[in-house]
Amino acid sequence: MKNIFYPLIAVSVLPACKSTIEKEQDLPNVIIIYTDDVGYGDVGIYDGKIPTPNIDRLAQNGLMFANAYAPAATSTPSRFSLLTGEYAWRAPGRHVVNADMPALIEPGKETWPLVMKRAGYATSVIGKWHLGFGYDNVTNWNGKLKPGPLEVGFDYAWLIPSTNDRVPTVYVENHRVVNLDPDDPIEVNFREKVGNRPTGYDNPEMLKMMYSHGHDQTITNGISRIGYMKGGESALWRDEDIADVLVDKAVDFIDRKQEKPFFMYFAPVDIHVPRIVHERFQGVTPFGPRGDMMVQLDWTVGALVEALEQRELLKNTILIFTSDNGPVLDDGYVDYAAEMLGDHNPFGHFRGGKYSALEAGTRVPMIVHWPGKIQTAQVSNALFSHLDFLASFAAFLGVDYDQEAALDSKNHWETLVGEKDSGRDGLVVQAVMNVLAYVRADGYKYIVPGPDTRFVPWAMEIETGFDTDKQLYNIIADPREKENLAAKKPLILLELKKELDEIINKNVD
Ligand code: NG6
Ligand code: CA
Repeated sequence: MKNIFYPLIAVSVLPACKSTIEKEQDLPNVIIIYTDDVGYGDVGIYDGKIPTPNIDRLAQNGLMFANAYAPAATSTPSRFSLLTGEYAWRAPGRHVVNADMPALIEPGKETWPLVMKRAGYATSVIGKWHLGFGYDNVTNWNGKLKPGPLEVGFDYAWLIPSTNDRVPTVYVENHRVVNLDPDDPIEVNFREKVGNRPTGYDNPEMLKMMYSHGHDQTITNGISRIGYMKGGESALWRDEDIADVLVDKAVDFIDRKQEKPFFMYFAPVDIHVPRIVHERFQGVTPFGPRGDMMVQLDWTVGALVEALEQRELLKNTILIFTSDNGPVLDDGYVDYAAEMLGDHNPFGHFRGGKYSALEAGTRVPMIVHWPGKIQTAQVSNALFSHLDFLASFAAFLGVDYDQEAALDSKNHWETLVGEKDSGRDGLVVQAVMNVLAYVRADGYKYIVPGPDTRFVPWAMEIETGFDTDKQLYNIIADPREKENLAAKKPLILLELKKELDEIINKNVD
């Protein structure tokens, strides 16, 4: 019964129905802006107080989702699932990875960019990667970073290798570190110090921004990071310039690829720590660096829209704006995010946040903009998971895909473009430490019993939502997940548990 993908059949599908060229010219470009740590309530149109007029405009002229979920409450597993259509928790090791970890998506695996390529698209990833490189446990930053994005479906890559708070703080273009001097090779170590660069713990007086937890190792550009780094001086980025550089690279790619429809996975590091924005955005909001970075992100969105408009491409481009996980205030640097919050509420009407099994961990803003095709100012209440882009685009483009590999991706194309107000029946989200929760369209949510983190220092700082007992909530009636219904509604609990078990066991046959 399984629909297995046969590459030979798939490539012959398009030319059979229409000439490839003709067909490709009709196809819309696709850009997904996959932001970092932007909360449900961080966007103006989702009731945020930070001005985000450019993002809001996408929703005013498009479709805004109230019930869209990132697959996980941290970056790596969300990005893995977004690109592969498979829940990250199906195999070990797909948690937040350090920069020197091997490639998590193995070449040959089905991916969203491969689906797009099969339909004739030019594909690119610009921004945060965070999915590892190569086969070895220690990445050689001076050689070819392979396999990486180019081996799993992207034609072009301009990358922040992992996160903006981890070494190496250098850009990667395709297989190579950019501007690397071979006489000053890079060495990275996440266990012990390498090289002579000062560290945050030895030289806090050198810092632009003090660390609050972790983040006290090698200093580059006046900011101490996670990990130690030696060499690569000529390749170091300036955090203040990252937003501008990513926009430039995106526009360059658009200009190079106008003869084909393009797919761009655009992944800003905004608004992840360290929240060091360009000088022109410093202090523009009363909310401190976190607010300023949100304004910088809004500028980025505006700059991309303007670039498309100038090239008369906006009309024929599907723009998706969303986030890899929920919001966090103090994530390791003293930037007064909590102290300067004022009346802005990044968590929306939910509890939890980044890392958490509670709603704010994975319920994210999501906006889809497609002029002329999506009716304007729509709101969708459908349940939607980022896992579903792969199957939805495959269906829309009429190309086959490996349904066994992308087993968790479901075609919800009509939901995605606002032709239908219902979506998934249920979805799984993954909190930190692999704690799973199952959310159903009728509002019931089951959080699997988790580890006892009451006395774990980092967990005491955030609302993980973990409990050693079973938790059942009705997130429609009780979005703040206050009343545990597990004892009151044992049959519903059993039902959800059974459905989740079926999903978990799906790939074990
Ligand atoms: C954590 C870091 C956090 C952030 C996160 C990844 C510490 C104490 N915390 O380990 O600052 O980098 O990893 O964030 O080091 S994510 O959005 O990329 O998942
Ligand atoms: Ca993130």
